[in-house]
Amino acid sequence: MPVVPPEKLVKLQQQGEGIRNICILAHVDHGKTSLTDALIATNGIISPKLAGKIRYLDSRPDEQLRGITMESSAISLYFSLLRRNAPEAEPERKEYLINLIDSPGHIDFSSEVSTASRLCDGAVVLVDAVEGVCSQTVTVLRQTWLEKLRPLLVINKMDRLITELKLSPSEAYTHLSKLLEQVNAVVGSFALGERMEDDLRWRERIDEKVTAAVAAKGQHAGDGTNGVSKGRKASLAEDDEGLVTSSTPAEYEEKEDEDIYFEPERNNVIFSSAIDGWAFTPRQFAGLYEKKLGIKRHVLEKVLWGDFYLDPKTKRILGPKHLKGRHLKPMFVQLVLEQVWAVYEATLGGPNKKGDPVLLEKITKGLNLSLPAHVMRSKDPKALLSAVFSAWLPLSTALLVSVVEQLPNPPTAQQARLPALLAASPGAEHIDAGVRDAMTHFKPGKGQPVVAYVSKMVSVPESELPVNKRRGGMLSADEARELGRKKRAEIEKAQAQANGNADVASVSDAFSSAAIGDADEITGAPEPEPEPNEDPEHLIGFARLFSGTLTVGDEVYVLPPKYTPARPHAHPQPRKVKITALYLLMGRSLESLDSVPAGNLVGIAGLEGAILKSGTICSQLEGAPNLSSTNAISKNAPIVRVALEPAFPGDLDKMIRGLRLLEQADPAVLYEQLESGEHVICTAGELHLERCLKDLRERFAKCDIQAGEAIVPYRESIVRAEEMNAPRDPALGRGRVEGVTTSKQVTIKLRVRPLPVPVTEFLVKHTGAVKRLYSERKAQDQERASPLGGDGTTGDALEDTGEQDIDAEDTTAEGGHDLSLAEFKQRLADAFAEEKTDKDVWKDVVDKIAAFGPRRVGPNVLIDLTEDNLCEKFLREEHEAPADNPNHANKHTSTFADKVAYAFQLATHQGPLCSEPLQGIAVFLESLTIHSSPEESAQNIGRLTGETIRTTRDAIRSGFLDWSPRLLLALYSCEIQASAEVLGRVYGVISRRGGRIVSESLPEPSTNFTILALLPVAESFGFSDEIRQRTSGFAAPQLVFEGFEMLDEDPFWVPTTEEELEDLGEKADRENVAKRYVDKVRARKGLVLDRKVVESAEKQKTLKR
Ligand SMILES: Nc1nc2c(ncn2[C@@H]2O[C@H](COP(=O)(O)OP(=O)(O)OP(=O)(O)O)[C@@H](O)[C@H]2O)c(=O)[nH]1
Ligand SMILES: [Mg+2]
Repeated sequence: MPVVPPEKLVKLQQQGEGIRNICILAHVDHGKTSLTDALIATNGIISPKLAGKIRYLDSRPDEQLRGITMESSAISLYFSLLRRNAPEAEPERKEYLINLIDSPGHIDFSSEVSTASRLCDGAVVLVDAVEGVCSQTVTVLRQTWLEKLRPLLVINKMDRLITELKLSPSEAYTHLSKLLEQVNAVVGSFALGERMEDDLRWRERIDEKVTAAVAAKGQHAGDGTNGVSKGRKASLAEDDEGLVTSSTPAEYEEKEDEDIYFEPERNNVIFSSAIDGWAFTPRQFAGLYEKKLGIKRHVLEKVLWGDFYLDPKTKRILGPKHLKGRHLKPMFVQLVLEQVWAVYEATLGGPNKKGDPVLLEKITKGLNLSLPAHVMRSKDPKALLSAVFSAWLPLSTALLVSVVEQLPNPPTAQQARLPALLAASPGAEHIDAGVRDAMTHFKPGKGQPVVAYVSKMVSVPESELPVNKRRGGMLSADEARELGRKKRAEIEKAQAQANGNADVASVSDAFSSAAIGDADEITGAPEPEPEPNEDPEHLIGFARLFSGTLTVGDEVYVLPPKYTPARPHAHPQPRKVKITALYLLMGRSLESLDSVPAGNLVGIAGLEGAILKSGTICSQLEGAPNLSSTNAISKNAPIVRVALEPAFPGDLDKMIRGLRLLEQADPAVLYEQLESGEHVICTAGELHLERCLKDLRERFAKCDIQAGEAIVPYRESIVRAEEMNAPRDPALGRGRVEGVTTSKQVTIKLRVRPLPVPVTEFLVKHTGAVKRLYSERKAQDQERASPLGGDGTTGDALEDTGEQDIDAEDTTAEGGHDLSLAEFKQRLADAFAEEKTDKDVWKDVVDKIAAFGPRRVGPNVLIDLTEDNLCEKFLREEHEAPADNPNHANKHTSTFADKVAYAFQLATHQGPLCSEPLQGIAVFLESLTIHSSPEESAQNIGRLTGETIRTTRDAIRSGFLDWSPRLLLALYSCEIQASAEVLGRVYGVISRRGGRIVSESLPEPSTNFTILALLPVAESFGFSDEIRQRTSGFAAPQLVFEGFEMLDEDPFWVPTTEEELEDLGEKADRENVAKRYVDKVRARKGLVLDRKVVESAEKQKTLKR
């Protein structure tokens, strides 16, 4: 098949109606990349024989070796179709441009799915016919729902039902019906959720109206006598009911939800086997049987799936009621599945699994297929199977026809999708009407406003850019062979290096016939001494154009993710950049473009440095929309943190440069430099980390880098425990500390207590709300503050850095963004009210909260009990803003109260156990006394500030240690699909690593168990690999960060009573797990360890002798 020249694709970019932008989504390993192979083969990019085996879009060697996609990649494909406009008309050739994004299914890379889906108009969701709906299937379905993408369902790996499960066609039909029900149940639950929300909103609106009406009428009634007013109210109550019922039909519209479900009769379900290269929809079979049965095609289409039967005598279609006790097979079994099963029987079945030539001949004759003679003689039954199917039910036809017919083109999709998307974007009411119109009504013309969304930055080596490559799509045979040879060598090298035993022979063969390929980017082993600038990386924005035409040389504004059209000039000011090049994305290779109209996916050069990870591009600044995604599905916040250092200290700069590049090129990576000077990257999981390190070593930093042991986060907390020591100072009570600064000028009295559990839980869950309330308050304060307000003390400078931390953090993962201040306060008060002991302590504290911490948003609170309310109230309404000129003396102490608040941030940021953040602590500030005059302290303000902060921090720490301290472990929730045979081994691994099973289920129609477990992050390294090894690859875990859980053991506990000593011996042989973790973290951080380095020296001496 000849390669489609890029010029043809470029021409098609101009016709919006013929474009389809789709992404392929599924759980890991359900066959996305194999399926796209079949589509790529139709454009002559790979040989059809290899489709489904080569996984062309997995172009990284590590993707090939592991068989896992790690990056989403896009490719543009040409497809043409002969179509009749009317039944009698001459068929007309219609041409289409399919822009396709293959996404990764592994949970570590789920952020790539969110970025891909925002660019597309439709989605192809795959489900493995045997495994059924898995965790990521639900996630991607939710993503299509939230992004309002029109989905198609592909039930892939149908061959497994035949060859592995050995189901009969009837059994397979039952299995498939159940699977479909399962998928539809998931979609239905989203619809239900939305409907309930609508319903609630509608009810609220009605309630509001009723109250308003009551109030209005009540006012009228106020003029009259009481009696009259009562009478009116009574009648209003009736009215009231009447209002609700009578307005129901008018106001509340039931949404049509028919078209959200997957139904084969509606042609949005495709049955396929990517590996054997076939797929079909009932519509195709309807075409096949139309003449044979004499039933109209559109009728057949509707009855091929479902409870419909064919009367063998009359050739009429019967519903289930008309069976009259006869045992007929559903039409889908008889007319569809049995035919497919027969091909398998004819090629792979038969007496000795070598096929059944007689049956095969019958089939090929019956279907009027002509297979080349050499194929018919072939000894390889698989080749025969593929040949029959590629002549009969080629995968690409079923899929591409469905895509073209069922999924919307950009004009239609934008009209349907963009109004809601724009309405949900920040500052929506300030979006320019012209821009809004050009986007929703798809105006690709030259003078129209240009709006594009860049979902991620892709890094491409310089040698890969089209300017440095020979132009033209086709390679000569020699070049292709040479490229193939090179690739083969490289992959083998990489494989030898990885020491894996995956079968890559087929892969390297496959690449040898790849026609468009990419040259040098696959570097097996790094060269011994690579030159730093030998092949620098370029960052290219992966974007979708929504309106206008973008041309090389255009100058456009780059809007950062926090931009809002309400304040277009707010800091940071959007930058204006010049587009230096545009590219058509063809997997790993790029083709230069001069300009590109709306509705297309495009690679944009010139954004390097202007966009960190994602952003919006617009030709105007005022009234530009911010399209940054708010519907990110990736709950998987970066959790695996590792400190890196170069193997040769001289390479440090290279490494830092590389880390910065990596952070830009990967949406899920965070890079930070700790105060200790360590360079730390946070990644979404172990596999992700591995990929990042490989990229760093080979592409971004080009130097050898060593990764330290993963840094696992912990939290520190306190509880009231039975075996606690007596309070340090019985006169003050437990947790109460009186701190005096060294100069004796400031005295602080405070008390530390554990927060009630419901409160801590509420705060952990609603970090998003606290964050938002905090930034709103900050904005208010800034507006109020006079320009001369700042007092420029060290404390303030320090505080600023704390604020940056908050801003820099990704907020998508946190809940509670939409809680209003009043709601938040109410629910927090409810949480406090749940605490039954010490009711007095927690009464009315919500109004006294001065701060949350650490980083001002954490789950610890500072409560101001001072007489003059020295600290500012945190949860205050706007009108409650403090007066600007409190009296002089008070202001003087208030300054110090600020320092106390800052010390609270410090103390909660680094706890006394092992310098990890605290969780669930309340600090009551009881009094703050200054023993010097304002003038005196003004003179020594620097010293006093330092002293106050230090004293307060130490006081909080010793208050903390007066209770029984606890360590909280980070936990993963872990989902594993495993067959009954390997279940025992999976349980073994989980329990040995200190995990526990939460549930085990066997969801129909899958034959695999789904196990849900909790596993400490600290014990999770190597877990996936171990599970895979122990189960010979039959179980693959998906780990998601779940939260922190308390380890109920005091790390300082030592046996003291006689009984305990007797039980455990002096050394407490039972290991204190909490202490082990604490010591490990302390050792890593270089903190003092109270450990005897030499124990029983005498014994060691004898040992030596
Ligand atoms: N039996 C069978 N195996 C298939 C089929 N399609 C894909 N596979 C196999 O399933 C495995 C995963 O295929 P991929 O195409 O890499 O799956 P993927 O969905 O792209 O995986 P990720 O991108 O890593 O999420 C490979 O070993 C394929 O050979 C199919 O139709 N039948
Ligand atoms: Mg894949």
